[in-house]
Amino acid sequence: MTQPHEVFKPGDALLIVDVQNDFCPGGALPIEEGDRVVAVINPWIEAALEKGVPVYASRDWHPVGHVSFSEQGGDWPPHCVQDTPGAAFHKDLNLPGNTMVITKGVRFDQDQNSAFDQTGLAEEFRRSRIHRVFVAGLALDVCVQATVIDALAQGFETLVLLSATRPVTEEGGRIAVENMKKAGAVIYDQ
Ligand code: VGL
Ligand code: ZN
Repeated sequence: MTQPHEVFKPGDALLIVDVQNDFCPGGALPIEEGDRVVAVINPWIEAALEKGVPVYASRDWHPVGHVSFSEQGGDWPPHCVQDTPGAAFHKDLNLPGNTMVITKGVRFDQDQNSAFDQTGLAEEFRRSRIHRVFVAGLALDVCVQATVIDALAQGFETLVLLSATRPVTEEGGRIAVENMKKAGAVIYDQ
């Protein structure tokens, strides 16, 4: 097995998608084994720190009564409401102090599944001379997929750390992997 620190090189970034309490068992929108991604991601964070690779972490950060909530006709139970414990990053995720946090899902009129959707992240990557991004987190078939598809569309070489993700549904996960491959992602399966 290739070790994370052997993989990273200058121009890389690590992008951790929505590893928040509400997406873990016991949360408001629990993903089966969602918490298991933490132990897989931590060594990648450590390697990123060692290699000077920047770490980005997105968070779903919804206002009360967000359009994506079922009470408003949306697809999801209320989750990741701003400043609630459910919206906090998993406590065992070893995010460095200089992690760049991407806040999304704050719009009143629409959802933002992708960490690139109206956040300025593509511009930030270009400014920071990042051309290759490793993506991990939750959920594989929702926000990870949307983020990966956008990263590719923006011209970034994109690798998915598959064992550091979990899907909402197994079938959705399989379809997401196919979609991401078709779009040009490298599925990095340790
Ligand atoms: C997500 C459902 C609703 C995700 C966010 O982060 O994958 N899924 N909001
Ligand atoms: Zn959401």
